[in-house]
Amino acid sequence: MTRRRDPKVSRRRFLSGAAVAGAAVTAQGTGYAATGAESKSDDLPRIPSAVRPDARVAAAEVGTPKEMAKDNGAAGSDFMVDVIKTLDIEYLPCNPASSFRGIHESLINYGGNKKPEFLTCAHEESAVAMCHGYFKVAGKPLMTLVHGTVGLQHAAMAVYNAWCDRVPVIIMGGNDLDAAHRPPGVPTFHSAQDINALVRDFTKWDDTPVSPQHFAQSFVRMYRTAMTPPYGPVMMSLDAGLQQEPIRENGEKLYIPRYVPSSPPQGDSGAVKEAARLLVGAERPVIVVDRAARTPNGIKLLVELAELLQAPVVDLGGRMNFPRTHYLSRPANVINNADVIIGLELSDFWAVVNSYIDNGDHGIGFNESKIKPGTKLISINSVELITKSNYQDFQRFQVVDVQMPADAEATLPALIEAVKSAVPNDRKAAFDKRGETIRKASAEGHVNQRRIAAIAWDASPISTARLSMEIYGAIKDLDWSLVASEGNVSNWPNRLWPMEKHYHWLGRSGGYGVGYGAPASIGAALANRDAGRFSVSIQSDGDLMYAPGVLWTAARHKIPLLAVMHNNRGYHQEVMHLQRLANFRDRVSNNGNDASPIGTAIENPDIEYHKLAESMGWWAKGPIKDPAALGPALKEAVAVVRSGQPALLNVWTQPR
Ligand SMILES: Cc1ncc(C[n+]2csc(CCOP(=O)(O)OP(=O)(O)O)c2C)c(N)n1
Ligand SMILES: [Mg+2]
Repeated sequence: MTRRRDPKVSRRRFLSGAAVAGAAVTAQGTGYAATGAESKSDDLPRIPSAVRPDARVAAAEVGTPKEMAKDNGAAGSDFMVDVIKTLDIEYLPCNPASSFRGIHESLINYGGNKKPEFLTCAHEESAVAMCHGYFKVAGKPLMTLVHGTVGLQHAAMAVYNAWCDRVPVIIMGGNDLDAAHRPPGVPTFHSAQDINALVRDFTKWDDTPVSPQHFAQSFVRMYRTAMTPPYGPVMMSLDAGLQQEPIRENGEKLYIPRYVPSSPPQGDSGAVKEAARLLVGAERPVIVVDRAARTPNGIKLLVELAELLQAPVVDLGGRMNFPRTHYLSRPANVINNADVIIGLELSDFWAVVNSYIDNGDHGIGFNESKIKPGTKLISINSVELITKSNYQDFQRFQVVDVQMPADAEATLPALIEAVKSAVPNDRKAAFDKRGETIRKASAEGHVNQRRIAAIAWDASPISTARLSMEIYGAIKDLDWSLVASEGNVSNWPNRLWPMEKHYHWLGRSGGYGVGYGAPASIGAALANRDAGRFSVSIQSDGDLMYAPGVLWTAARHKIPLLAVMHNNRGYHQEVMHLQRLANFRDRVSNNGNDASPIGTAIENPDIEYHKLAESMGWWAKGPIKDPAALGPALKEAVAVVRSGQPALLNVWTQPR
């Protein structure tokens, strides 16, 4: 039998230790009695909150400190700041660390904390995801600094999301390479021979400069590499010694290379012509887009191509590619009848033309083609230019008939011209007729969506359709931007909101690494703040709990955002996975007294997200369970956000 430990006994043992310490201090004339404090529970003396310094410490505290060594020359990191300033980077979301104290000190004291401005973050993953969200609104990259090994380990998932989402982020990791001179202990734990290796498989380029001039070249190169489509994150290991050492004149004058943006890779002219020939000759062409509109101009070009062909456009939503209000914007099932499909920057062409059913007959998924045999496939996809081996973001292999490893937006003007010259005059009437049929189907589709959205309108917890439409009702007269919609709200905003502008919808995380939503929405809200727009996010509970400290960053740096929670009290996606598998195995799922299978509920205790947000400087309200209370709460919250403060509504919702 094991003996139960009596907590009182161990407490007494602890206090007897304290008594010894207390006695020792009392002998010197201070201690418990001298503090005037009273013992609350025991007669035993309490451990004093501070012990009197010994003579040596006291002398050190009052004496004149020895002159500290001074740098005798311009710091290497001052020059680094000069380099960074040529690239017009607005912000630096960052969690501080000694491995980059050299450049940190230069940025704030030499660089004046402007371009970039330091934004204090509570987690490196939040910092990178803020850069990620910011870029999708502003079209300009941000940079971050991370602490050698540990900071980069924290940042890694967000770097992976940015990689999969083709977003440039400039990451520098402080690292003390000089094993013979770096301090032992902590700094050595935080250094590695090659920190970049950690993210090499999901960054476009990395380097480790060994001189100030090398830094200047590498920084401009990394910026240019990140900003050449397909975009992607880049990494630099920044030696601590190199930051701190003064610049030594050795006869060579330091210079900063000029940044000249690269032009994006465009599709081969022969392939463009062939694509145009197939599209013009098709009876039922379909355009499928994912990350096609890299810039607002991409949306205009897609409208032009679609209208020329009178072809439906299926927007998979990696970006805001095509106005949802346009009659040619159609759901994915139009693919089934296509005879020619052109895919523009698709992250997964295979899944566009095939369906995959989880738990098929044998417990593994089974596949079915969605398209008719003989359907011609055309692909323009710049990601083909940066395929790496290890991570499988290139997805399943799909055979296509015309394959252009090129940037879709950059290729669209040539494709539009090729289509214009390939359309014979006698085909134009047929195109118009096709357009009319699609226009009718589109109008019917909208009515149908609204009918489905009305189902369970008054349910409590609140339906995701009602959540989405109440939000829209509260912001529709503003210049709004939906900065993130994390978790699954059955895609209602995309089904019903009249999205048209590039900032109306920003796509998702890319790598589906959960924890992206909260920080990316704050990064995007920062870009919208500077552009004078109103930011709103649909914030799921699971996503927020990965690193909620980013809420503080928003309040600290005055980033207005309306975060409306889709609080379904669970990791609902995983609820469904477990339920489906239990069904397949013909077992009753073990719920452990919660509403969903063990390990997937976020309830008991229910998290009071409104209090969490309030504690970090947000205006917040909740939990809102009654659908009738949502509209008035949104009205209040919108007013708060318009005054410049972030606001969160903790709304209890249906699972999806
Ligand atoms: C970093 C990470 N961990 C775990 C997962 C697995 N996962 C996918 S969806 C999901 C649930 C997310 O919960 P929430 O954000 O509340 O969305 P919901 O499914 O409830 O709508 C999880 C845990 C993941 N994708 N990424
Ligand atoms: Mg959830």
